[in-house]
Amino acid sequence: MKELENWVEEQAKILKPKEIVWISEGEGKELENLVTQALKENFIGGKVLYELNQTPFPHSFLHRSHPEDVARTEHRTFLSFKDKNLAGPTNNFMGIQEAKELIYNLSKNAMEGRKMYVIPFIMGNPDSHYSLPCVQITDSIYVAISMCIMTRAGKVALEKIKERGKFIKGIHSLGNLDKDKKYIIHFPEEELVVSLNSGYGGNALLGKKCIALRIASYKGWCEGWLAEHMLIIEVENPEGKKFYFAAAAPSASGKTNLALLSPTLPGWKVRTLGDDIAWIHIGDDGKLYALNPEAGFFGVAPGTSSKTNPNMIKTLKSGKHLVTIFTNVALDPENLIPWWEGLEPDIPKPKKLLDWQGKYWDSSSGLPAAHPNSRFTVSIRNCPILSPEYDNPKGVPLDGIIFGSRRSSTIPLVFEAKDWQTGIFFAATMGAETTAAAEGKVGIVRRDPFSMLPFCGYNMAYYFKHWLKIGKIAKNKPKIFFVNWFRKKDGYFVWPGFGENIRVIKWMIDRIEGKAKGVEKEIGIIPKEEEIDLSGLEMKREDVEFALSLKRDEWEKEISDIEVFLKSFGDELPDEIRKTLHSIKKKFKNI
Ligand code: OXD
Ligand code: MN
Repeated sequence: MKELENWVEEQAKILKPKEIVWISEGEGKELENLVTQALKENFIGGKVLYELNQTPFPHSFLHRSHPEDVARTEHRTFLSFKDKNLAGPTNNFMGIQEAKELIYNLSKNAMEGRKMYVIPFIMGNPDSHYSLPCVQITDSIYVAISMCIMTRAGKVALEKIKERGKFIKGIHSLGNLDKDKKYIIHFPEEELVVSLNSGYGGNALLGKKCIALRIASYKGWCEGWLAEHMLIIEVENPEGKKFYFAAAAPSASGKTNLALLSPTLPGWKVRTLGDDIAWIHIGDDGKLYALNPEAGFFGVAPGTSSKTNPNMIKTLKSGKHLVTIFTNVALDPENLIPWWEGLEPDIPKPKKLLDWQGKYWDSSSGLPAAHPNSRFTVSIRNCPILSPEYDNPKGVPLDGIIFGSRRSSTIPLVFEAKDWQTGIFFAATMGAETTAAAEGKVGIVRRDPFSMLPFCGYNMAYYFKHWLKIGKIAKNKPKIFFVNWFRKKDGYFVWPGFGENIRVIKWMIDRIEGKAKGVEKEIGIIPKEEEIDLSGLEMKREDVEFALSLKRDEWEKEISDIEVFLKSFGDELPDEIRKTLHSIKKKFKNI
């Protein structure tokens, strides 16, 4: 396709790579050759990839990043529009001319001495009317290999680009990894992303956060659909009836665990469709349908074990499809086995351990051996509980949408919004404690609307309006639920979480089927204590009561924080949100 060739040539003239390599298969021999090369190629005092023990972890490799390039850099992530107002109060804005000049200056000769990989890829099933063909160029072989895992790459995408005559563009260069010259700049109107001087997944695998969320959410706003930071699951009850849920949660807050949940209640089955991103469209029947545009998992390693997520451990050990990369985990140097905090009891802590930077780990240092945001990149096809519906070009019809908070107080284990408008209000004002997935202090409560604060590609006030509008158009809408697995009592998590979360989902299904009444409280419908199935679980009734309780003083503070946050949107804030705030405030005053 001429437009693509011209664009690549144009970029090469600026970036000056020593060679241009087109990815045509993204698998098989081509991927093997890329890996062989990465095992030899130098990178910050070592190699790009190291081979791991192929017996427990077939087709698996280790990558160590630059030590200061280990998470998303939100303060260096920008939206560039003609009109500043389109970025809104929660995004960093850069004018188009300023951004283009900056990019040009930083890009000149940035790929000198390196190869430039051209990766055509498609987000979503190629046969889907909703999929989007894209092309990323990069000078990082680690990024090229990772893109082959995370997306459907190569000729399948190229064919679609030719057929549709257009593609979303991504330009990525490691440059010199200078942290002061790190920029991730999005041009939603032009469907272009430029990422310079970082090799970290969320900054550099452009199909993920940059395209499938930021560019796609803007596109969805213009075209009438939604791009969301959500997992998708299929839940089958003991009678064989299937239900579909999409669930949002902040980064590193259990989405991958919920996506691969292994239910503790007999007879229940959960199957995975995606762990991070959902594109939601209104189907011909008016229902909301969700699909996962990605083809792999880029999950947080620490805390993953056969206790917390047995299906993910099986996925990581499968090795059936493509290759698996572990980034910034620790390593048992004798057995070449990856290791991270929380992996016991699967793999007990080895006597000798190299930390995530490849140095001998001193257990008395008080520092973790694996980086808290260390990751695995693995094909979704290795997941033993992948739903066959993953390949459905239409997506799956949603019965419920779940919003998860990460809060040690205030937010109950679960509640259902009374209606769509109230659901949008709570989703828009959710707070979450920050995690290691982004640079900055961990554990601070910040408002993270729809878990999209770092990923919304346009003004969040317009995004709220868009959700409200979708609610007016859609028919048979999914119910909206809120969950918080992280509430603490006397310093301990009160709810056991992980596989036990099926008990909460069961209540949601009971609500969907009209079998559970719940109790109406100020914020919505909360389960009656006996409606949560606790069979086989040793949990004190008083702890369940605590998990479901609303504390007046905590909610007074919550509402005043919400008010401050909503003020930042000024007049752009939808009236429905203002009115819902007013009515909830009134309810709390009346008790
Ligand atoms: C991710 C994130 O990597 O949310 O999925 O940061
Ligand atoms: Mn995410």
